[in-house]
Amino acid sequence: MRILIAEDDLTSRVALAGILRKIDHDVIETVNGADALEVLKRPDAPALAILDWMMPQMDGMEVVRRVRSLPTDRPPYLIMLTAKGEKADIVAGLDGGADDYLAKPFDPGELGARIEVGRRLIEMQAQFLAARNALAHEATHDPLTGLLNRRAILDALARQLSRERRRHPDGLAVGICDIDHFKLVNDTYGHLVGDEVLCRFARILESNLRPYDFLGRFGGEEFVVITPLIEHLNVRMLYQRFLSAISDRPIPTKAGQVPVTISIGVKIWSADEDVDAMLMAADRALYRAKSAGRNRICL
Ligand code: GH3
Ligand code: MG
Ligand code: MG
Ligand code: MG
Ligand code: MG
Repeated sequence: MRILIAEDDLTSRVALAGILRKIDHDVIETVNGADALEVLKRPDAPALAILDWMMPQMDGMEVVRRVRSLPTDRPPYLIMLTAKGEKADIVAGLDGGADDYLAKPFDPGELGARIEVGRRLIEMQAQFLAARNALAHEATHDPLTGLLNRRAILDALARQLSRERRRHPDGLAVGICDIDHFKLVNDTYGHLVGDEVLCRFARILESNLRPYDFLGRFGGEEFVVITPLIEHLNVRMLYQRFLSAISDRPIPTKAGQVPVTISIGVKIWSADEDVDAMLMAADRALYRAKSAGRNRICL
């Protein structure tokens, strides 16, 4: 494990680092609290730190206090190591945010055991975070295409609309892209190839968007695009790019090239439309695009 130590006393630091390296830890040495804090602020900060209490510039407890106020979901495990061995000091250290406390002179075996406790907690925390992140991803993404799911794209639209209301007129448009006669794709090539087309299709739309646009699978073969910060005049151009990207060349699949076209209904935010009004207007435009012969955009 990578361990940060902060110790101003050279002899103690060398001894501590030596013990840790002997039990196979990777040691980052700092000589004062300020340097330790800088290391702990880095994105790749070690998960465990052993901090001397008494140090020049910034003492160990101050480091603990400052680290605890940093916004992170991976707080480091902090062990205070100091000559202050009174009960009141121990209480103050733990109250101040330290996870553990070891009085000097320490026993190397005890130090190793306490690091092991820390390692177990760090591992549990990492497992918990991974599970939480996986659940959050599952709750907001479509498993087939990996795009935002219906709920997430609706959330995104609600957020963008409230932003637009505050900072009008940045320009905001919503487009519904629906694959034309997709039932026929399934009927001709089978459902699995249909799935493959949906995935490829998602990647093509994605590659034609800007980093701050949103793309979600609304359901079936319907996709929703949210484009904030867009000039009215550019809206048609953007969706024209979609249309061409899809219809210019067939989609390659295991079963061969599958030609598809899409119809797009677009609504540009104008006054105070809410999520429902925006989607309803885009859907009406989509219906017009279908009725007018498909493979086209209606605004
Ligand atoms: P239109 O041009 O009017 O949109 O015709 P369409 O056939 O695309 O529209 P329709 O709504 O009649 O049919 C949509 C089809 O999309 C039917 C359904 O089986 C298919 N579909 C929906 N979800 C999936 C999916 O996850 N995978 C596959 N392969 N097909 C899907
Ligand atoms: Mg000291
Ligand atoms: Mg339909
Ligand atoms: Mg369709
Ligand atoms: Mg449809």
